[in-house]
Amino acid sequence: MPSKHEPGSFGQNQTHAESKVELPKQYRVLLHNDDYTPMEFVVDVLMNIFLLDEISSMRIMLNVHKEGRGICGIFSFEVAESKIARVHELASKNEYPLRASMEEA
Ligand code: TYC
Repeated sequence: MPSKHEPGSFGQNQTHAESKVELPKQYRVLLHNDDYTPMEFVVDVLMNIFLLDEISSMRIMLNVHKEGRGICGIFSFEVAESKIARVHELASKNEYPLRASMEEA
């Protein structure tokens, strides 16, 4: 049995599930539906900012259009934040109200 001081072992009251190795948090980036942003623009955003292929982009866009919101990817906080900023910048440059947000995965 490894002692509780050895690397890779767990302290007295620490179970495997409570391991001290912290995994970096992940965030779901969500796209929100609106009545004004053209479908084609949303597909372009998904392809250019989220690097999805055209078929996946079309599927996600239609899902957001029907359900009100949808997941376009799971990223670290910094990457999620940067993609959301790029969506908002591109949307506002084109005068569309498209919004994205994140939630902890
Ligand atoms: N509802 C928009 C339309 O009918 C399309 C759309 C889809 C807008 C997804 C935003 O996140 C969105 N033109």
